[in-house]
Amino acid sequence: MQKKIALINDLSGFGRCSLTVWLPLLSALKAECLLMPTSILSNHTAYPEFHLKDLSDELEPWIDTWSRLGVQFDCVMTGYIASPAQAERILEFFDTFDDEHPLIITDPAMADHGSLYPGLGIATVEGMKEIVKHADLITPNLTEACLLTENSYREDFSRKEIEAIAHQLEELGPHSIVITGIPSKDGETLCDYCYDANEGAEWLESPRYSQFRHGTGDVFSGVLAGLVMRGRTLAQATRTAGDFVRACLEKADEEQTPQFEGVPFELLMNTLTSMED
Ligand code: PXL
Repeated sequence: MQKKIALINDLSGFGRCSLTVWLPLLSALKAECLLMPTSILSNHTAYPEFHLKDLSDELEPWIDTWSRLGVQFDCVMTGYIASPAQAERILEFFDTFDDEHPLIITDPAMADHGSLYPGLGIATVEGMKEIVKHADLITPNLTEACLLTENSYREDFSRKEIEAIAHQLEELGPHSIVITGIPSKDGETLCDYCYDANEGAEWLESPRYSQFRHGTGDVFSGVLAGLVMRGRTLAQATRTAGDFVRACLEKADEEQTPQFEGVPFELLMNTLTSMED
């Protein structure tokens, strides 16, 4: 049966991130997507300027209407939030679920390379932490994992220290955790640490790609969620989502995609649509 997934994230008009990434990727992976935009932006916030309209006040009637219509989903996925008020509305939405709630996946998109995204403050981090407490599966990068656990960000954590951070994240609530973008000691490779309370833990290592590009975290979490819903284990989904991101980064170089425009995943959609069950 086709799976239904509710996507709660911002809609950025330019720069390939959030809903404009999740919707096509999850549709290609054959999920039916229901959208709840938390903000609309002219473009993502890494550009020198952006116009943002916070839709916090629209979320309550949106949720109430879905509730009256009896809309049901297999999975709910949350991403970037622009304000603590959005976290409150999302928590109210979670409150409408009964005990057999949908799988909750949270990509706590709020920071990278040791810094919060422009316009976000500590109150938003606290709001994100409250969302994370309700999630089954989370996909923080190393900076976000540090913010959520109140560890100071460094690039040179040992594997043992990362495993301890994952344990701190598990204590917040989620039973599946993927910490992405962990530099290896020699800086040559990047690792993802994958922990699942039932399936166990795994370190996945891949060559470090020279140029950083925006929106790759959204590509990763979108593909991962689609594959988890298709029954892949967390480690299988992490490996395939990571391979897809690396293929997109190579394509971006080939196409000379401007750095702020993310990755041209549109050119590789066939690898997703043709994936076997
Ligand atoms: O890709 C994460 C992201 C999501 N949404 C907005 C952003 C960013 C990263 O900069 O600015 C609005």
